[in-house]
Amino acid sequence: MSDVVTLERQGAIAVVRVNNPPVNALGIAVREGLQDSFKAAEADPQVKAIVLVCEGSTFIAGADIKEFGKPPKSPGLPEVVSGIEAGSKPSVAVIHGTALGGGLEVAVSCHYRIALKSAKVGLPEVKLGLLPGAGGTQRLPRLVGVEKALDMIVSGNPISASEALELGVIDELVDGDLTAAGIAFAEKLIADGKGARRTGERTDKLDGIDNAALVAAKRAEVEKKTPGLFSPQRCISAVEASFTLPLEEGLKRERELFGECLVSPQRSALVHAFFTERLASKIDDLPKDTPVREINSAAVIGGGTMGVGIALCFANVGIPVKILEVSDEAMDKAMERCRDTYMMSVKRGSLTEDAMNKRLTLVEGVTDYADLSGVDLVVEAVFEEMGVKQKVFEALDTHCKPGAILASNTSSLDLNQIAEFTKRPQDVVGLHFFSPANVMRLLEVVRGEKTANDVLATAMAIGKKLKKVAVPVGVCDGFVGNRMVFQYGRESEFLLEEGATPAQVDGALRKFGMAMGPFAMRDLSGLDIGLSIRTRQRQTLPAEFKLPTILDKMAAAGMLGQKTGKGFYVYEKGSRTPLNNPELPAILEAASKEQGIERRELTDEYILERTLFALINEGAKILEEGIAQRSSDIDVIYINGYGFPAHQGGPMFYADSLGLDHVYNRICEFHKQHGAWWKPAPLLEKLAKEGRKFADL
Ligand code: 3H9
Repeated sequence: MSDVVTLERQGAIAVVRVNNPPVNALGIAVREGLQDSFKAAEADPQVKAIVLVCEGSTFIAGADIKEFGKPPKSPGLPEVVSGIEAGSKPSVAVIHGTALGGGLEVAVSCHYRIALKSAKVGLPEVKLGLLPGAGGTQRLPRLVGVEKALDMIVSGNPISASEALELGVIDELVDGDLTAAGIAFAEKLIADGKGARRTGERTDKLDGIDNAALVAAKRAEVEKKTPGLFSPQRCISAVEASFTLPLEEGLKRERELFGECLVSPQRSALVHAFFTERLASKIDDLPKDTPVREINSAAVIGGGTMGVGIALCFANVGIPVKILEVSDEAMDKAMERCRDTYMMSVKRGSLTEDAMNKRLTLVEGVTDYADLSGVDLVVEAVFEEMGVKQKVFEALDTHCKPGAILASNTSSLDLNQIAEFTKRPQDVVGLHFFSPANVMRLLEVVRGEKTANDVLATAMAIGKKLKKVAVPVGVCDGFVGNRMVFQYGRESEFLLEEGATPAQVDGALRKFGMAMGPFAMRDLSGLDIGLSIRTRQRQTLPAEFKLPTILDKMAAAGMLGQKTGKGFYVYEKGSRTPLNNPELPAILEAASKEQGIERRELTDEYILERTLFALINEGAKILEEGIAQRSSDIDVIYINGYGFPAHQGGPMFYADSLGLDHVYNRICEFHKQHGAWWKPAPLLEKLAKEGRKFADL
């Protein structure tokens, strides 16, 4: 039929085969091929049933996301799936890998579905700022009922084939050869005299249930959880149409709502986030055929919270890991910490006790560097001080086997200097995990001056294996993420001196979509970290770079954040809920007075500009220095490590969407008003004046 969709007949069964690597996405050629193949099979009198099967690692994983925003090409997917469903001969989708989005919509327009046990099915469109636009919101509720359909469509999370079987999305689980399984199922249908069974004609799962109440409850839940998101509420409206309108009108309503999502800025931001996360793993100047070292065992130096979190990342994916501590006592504590961390997951129900015990057998506590002589990769996670790192790396150099990768989890120290503590700087790389390391997805892979290509490639590969989003960065103070967040944190504090309250700043940023405001975040991580950086900076920075003094005043009053029960907010014993700190206003007023600032009302918009434009300006400097490869890598870091809202696309995408001339002009004004910190990045100035974007670089 075409290069990507073929049709062959095996006896009375027509086999339609999709082969469009890497994920069989429904680009125009696949849509045409499917439509032509199903029409031809329908017209062939020899054909009694049709089997749809895919080549490669997965069934159709959805519409071709690259086509969004481009002029639509006919036939559209809704037309294709309606044609499949309308067919008079029974059709069977054979699912392996993931049937996602448009892929599941194609499958549910077939009359029957069988799947491998390992398969997953879902409608993840909401994660791209969309809703299922080819009948998914009308057909899934008819298959599984409104409640489950709402859960799946609004969360976007896939379900396993076994659950799909229970729910009636799948008719049978199969194994072995996909085509053979499909043909066998189809032949049985023919033998049993079973014909077309159209999902769109069903109403049994919709009848006799208070669907309106389910919709109202979901609306309220979404309003509370994700108030700023555009597509979830539209997903709900589309599902609502499945029981308030006949199929054809419901499908029309779905198209309208899909169209609204398609043109929303959130959709383009989320699609940007999807593609750039994958792009970040590609290193432009690293030859494609760079070999990767085998990593079958690992070790972590330091069994504190960070070290344990890192060790568990390895154990989670089946890699045996040793934790080295200074004494038996410290080692026992580290092992206890491993168990405690896993126990939290067991209590939450996300890990079985059995799985926990299996993983714990992979973790071994040791106290002697000689025990690390056989490991393939070591990650140092000790105290952030160069002298301490020096001792560790000298010991690693002595004891580790040739070819072992020696990684540092430093968050700000000079990796090149650390590498020189060894006689093999080419084997040294930074693996900057984010706390809690076993939870946070981001991994900055720090490329030192002498890091060998295969070490870098291996570090990126191990990041993927650990299920992290690995992003390569260069060496500088704080790398990409922390270097930028410093600007953001400092400006937030200046805003307090100028008249804002922590709740106001946090509130404005949360409304923008940040997972957490800067002050709640500070309280969580403890004010002492910021304070020690400030102290260091006071000694090294030129006088024109003023620093806020609020942290010092708070520390003097014993307010160090959640750990002291008091920081920018106060916390009741055992609670993490931030409450107003009644002692703070006096501290803020004293700080304003000291700086000769008259406190004033600040708008949310101004708060966003002062904090987010500080991130953007530093991001531009980072790009210019080549510390990040591309602006989108910075976005990936911010979305995955700093709670930046994916629907805003990341700080650099956000800047592009505002227009760099606007951002640049505001930064120039801040420079005049607030001095040296705000010197515009030359790259930003250049792009703004040329009318270009970061994305154009
Ligand atoms: C939709 O269906 C709308 C409809 O309801 C209505 C239409 C009217 N398109 O993730 P990986 C690329 S919306 C184009 O690394 P994995 C990806 O960029 C869609 N390209 O592999 C990468 O390219 P590269 C709903 C796509 O094994 C390569 O494939 N569906 C698409 O870790 C490998 O990807 C989704 O949202 C696509 N749809 O994971 C599913 N998908 O090699 C989105 C992937 O050049 N996809 N690519 O970097 C996924 O969740 C994962 O890719 C998947 C495989 C689980 C399938």
